[in-house]
Amino acid sequence: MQVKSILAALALMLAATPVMAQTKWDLPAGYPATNFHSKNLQLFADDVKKLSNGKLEITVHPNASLFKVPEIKRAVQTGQVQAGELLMSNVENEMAIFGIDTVPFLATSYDDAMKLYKASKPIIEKKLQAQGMTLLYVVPWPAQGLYANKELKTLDDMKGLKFRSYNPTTARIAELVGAQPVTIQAAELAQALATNTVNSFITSPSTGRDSKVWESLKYYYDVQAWLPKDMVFVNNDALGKLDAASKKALLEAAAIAEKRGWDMSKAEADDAKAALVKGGMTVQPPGPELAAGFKKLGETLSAEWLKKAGADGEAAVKAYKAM
Ligand code: PCA
Repeated sequence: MQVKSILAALALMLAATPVMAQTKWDLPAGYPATNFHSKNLQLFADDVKKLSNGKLEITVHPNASLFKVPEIKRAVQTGQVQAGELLMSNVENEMAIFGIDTVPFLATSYDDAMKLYKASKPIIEKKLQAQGMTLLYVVPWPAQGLYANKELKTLDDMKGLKFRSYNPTTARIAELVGAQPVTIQAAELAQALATNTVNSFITSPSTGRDSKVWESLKYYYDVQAWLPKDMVFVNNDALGKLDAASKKALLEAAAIAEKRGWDMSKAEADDAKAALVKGGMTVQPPGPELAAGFKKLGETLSAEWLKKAGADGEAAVKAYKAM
């Protein structure tokens, strides 16, 4: 064979065999690239690439750069993106069971948060499947505390505060204590603090640190109200298009990310609290009156949630309590 025809044959072969068909996915996420959830997501994407021998490549878009947190579920559901990360309780109004982890004081330690996750996971997976999506992995935020620009001794002291909410429960708390609810995404929190749009909120020490909260607020009360979780999930059409090896790689990487994420969250809880102290904040447990006020608030919110969540909620709480 002549050199020319060998080359021609080679070119044909190369054109006919997709040597390594590569699939590229986008994954929008809501929190800064330096946040532990985002770091874990990037490690997850790295693992997927490695385990699939480069066949599946996921680009993580942190800090709400592609979609805002409340838009992420819809973006995945409608196939605008293949996968996403979302604070589960963000969609509580649509599916009450997704708010089980922000029922105050139901699960306030990592062990209990894991039990609550296990107890509610089958229902959550079923709800996602019914909408054409598959759950990949779930990681909690550290326990939530109360930030304010002034000393708070009782719930009454919260009246009139400009209270930032990130989900239905936090908005409802603002309402119940007579504060002014303002919905602000984590990505915009630093800006909202700088412009005095908000002067109080409930979130983790992590998000406080991400927003350099000490530049505006001085008080942190370690209420440990709940551990909300982020979920990473995928559109079933995109999942169905993967070859078996890539799908296996994805699920393997997800299992690794879930385990790593819970460990990162535990380490983060103390680390971020120390950062608040270093920033000059007063970090303390709530005083007895404030704690009692929150307990009562928690009872009201639990009753309201149970009513909303119906049989699914009742079954999950029952399973959790039996663990
Ligand atoms: N940080 C996120 C959700 C819960 C948390 O700890 C936020 O404040 O938006």
